[in-house]
Amino acid sequence: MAENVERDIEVHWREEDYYEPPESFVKQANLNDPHIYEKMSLDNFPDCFTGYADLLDWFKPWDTVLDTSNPPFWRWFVGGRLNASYNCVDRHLPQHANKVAYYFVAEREEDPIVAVSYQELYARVNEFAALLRDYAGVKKGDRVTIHMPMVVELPVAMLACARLGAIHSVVFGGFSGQACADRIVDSESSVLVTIDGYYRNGKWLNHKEKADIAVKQAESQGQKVNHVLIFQRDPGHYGGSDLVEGRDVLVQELESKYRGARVEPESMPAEDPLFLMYTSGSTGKPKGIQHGTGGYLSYAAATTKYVLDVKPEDVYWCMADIGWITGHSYIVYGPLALGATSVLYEGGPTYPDAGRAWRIAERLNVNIFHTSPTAIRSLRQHGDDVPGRYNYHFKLMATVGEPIEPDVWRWYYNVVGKREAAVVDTWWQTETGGHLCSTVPALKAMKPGSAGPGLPGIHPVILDEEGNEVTPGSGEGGSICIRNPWPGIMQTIWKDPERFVRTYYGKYNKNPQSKDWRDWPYMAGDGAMQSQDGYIRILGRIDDVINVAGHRMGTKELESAVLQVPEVAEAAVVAAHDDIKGSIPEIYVSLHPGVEADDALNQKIVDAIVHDIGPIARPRKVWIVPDLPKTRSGKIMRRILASISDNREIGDVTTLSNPEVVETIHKLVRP
Ligand code: 6R9
Repeated sequence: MAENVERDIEVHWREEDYYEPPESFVKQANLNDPHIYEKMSLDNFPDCFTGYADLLDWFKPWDTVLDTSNPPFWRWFVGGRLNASYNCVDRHLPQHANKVAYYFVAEREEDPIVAVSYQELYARVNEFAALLRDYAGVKKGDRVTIHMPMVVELPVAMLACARLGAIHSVVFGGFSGQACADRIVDSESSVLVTIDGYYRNGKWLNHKEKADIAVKQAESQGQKVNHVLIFQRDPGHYGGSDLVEGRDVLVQELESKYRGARVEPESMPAEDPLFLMYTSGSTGKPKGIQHGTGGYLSYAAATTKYVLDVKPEDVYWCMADIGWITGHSYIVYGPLALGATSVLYEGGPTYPDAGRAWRIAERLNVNIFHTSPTAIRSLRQHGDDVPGRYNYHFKLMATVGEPIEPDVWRWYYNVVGKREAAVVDTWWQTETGGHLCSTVPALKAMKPGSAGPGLPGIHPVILDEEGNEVTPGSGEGGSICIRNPWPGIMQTIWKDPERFVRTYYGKYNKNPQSKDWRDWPYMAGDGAMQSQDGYIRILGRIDDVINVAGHRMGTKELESAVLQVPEVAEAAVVAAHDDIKGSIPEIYVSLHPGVEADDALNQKIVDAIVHDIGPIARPRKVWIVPDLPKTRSGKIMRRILASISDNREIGDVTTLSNPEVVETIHKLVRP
């Protein structure tokens, strides 16, 4: 088992206390049927999920709930037809045209908050869909790459693609031009949607220059980008790099042409792809996780309703970025499918000070709040008295993205939530479309540090190396798998179905010929422990993926960036402990013979990472060492390096081919 899991198992497994959800919450909750777990047991699988699809409007009802004839390519709601943009926008108009879909809160506090109604969203989505179709030539099935920060134009662009039946691939705004290029190439997008720039931590960032790099790099890899469509952050003002004639166009300049345009939503088969979202795996190449329309949207809507307890009268704020799966499911598709009112915030959580989030919550009467352990840890650093100064009241708070330490959980509950809110710790992944393990807030007590049991209809199991079930309550860890398919599960990896089967189903499927879904447990790639009560505690990744501030990155992606520096011979990336971000990369490199280490080289290595991936991957430290510790078969022992970075016991090194180097590295890092 991977090093981080072993490390956590060593730490004594301590049962935490339970916290009951507030009675006021339970009374009003969307899901308070105590029989829901039986109703969604495996005996009722897969029909138990039809209630999720019933949350949507279908142009044509499905004939088959789940087609399992070609494992593990599960097909949900087959025969049904729908459109995601219609479900997120049009269908709300008869009753709720003037309801606020998004409150856009700019980072600059003096800027007015912009309320975008469902009617206004409808107009903008239609106009941009018309522009995509008639100006950029986007058709059903085409891929469109969208590289944008947190502005309303981002969901507008996504929904415009969905309206046409085009497949969007949103690239996190903080990613570099190079990272954007890789995604353009893999998805074969000939249209890039971007913005001139945006505000972050008080600074104007020129974002359009990343598009220039992305297009150039993509073209050098054989993918031509015909159109770069550029929104403007501040209407009437352009703050980006020079426009390239014939390729770049300002959306605003075309607007008058498309004003009032209407585009019929395409009637899409339930199983047609809705989007791609690239995520890190254990190789250097990010994988394009493909999600379908009917299953994904049903699952995003249902979990928003039942886990986040979003109701028509609530004001809901998820502080994640739409460029990650959390934003796709829980800022865009889930809340909009339910006709909810959400906050969309441009800036950083503590800008200009640690009271900012609570001022927004007070001002807009936010009553559901959703964030990550990293944000909570950084807010906690600013002291216990800040949230109390503001008059807001949350009924529910969610956390996602990384394990939350029980201490941090309690701070979230006591200080941020003022002991008034139910807390859900939601464990899931880009691949899973929506939540898998969490408490149903009105039905299960909360337990700090544990995500909770599988949600209704989700049946997790923890397996050991041989595929045997680890007994709940045994204190043993293992690899968390889900026994059954569910509607939000990814369809495949874009253009790489073999990698899909191998990565998620290869290890625990004993019979590749089997047509029985029971033989195909989904392997998440996380280590976990289950206690007697069925609650699951996630320990961290068991593959070569590291989680920095809730952002997934592959150690191999970072290493291959470093290896581009000509002086570097070998590189190993480890996830070192960090009090705020959970973990942070440290890089160990050895150099080619004759090369001298100096500060400039150090900087070159850091720059290579920021260039290839973005500032989120910036390492805390680059250690230039004479050699990397290796096994006799030549494998780099990252575990040993991680122990040195974290100042932990190194353990046995006698099986290494070069044990002496461990001592040298240790002296260098911890003199
Ligand atoms: C939604 C999202 C997925 C990985 C996942 C796990 C970690 C997510 C967690 C959590 C502990 C939680 N993770 N939620 N670990 N507790 N509540 O984050 O998707 O970016 O694909 O990352 O994040 O390691 O495997 P994604």
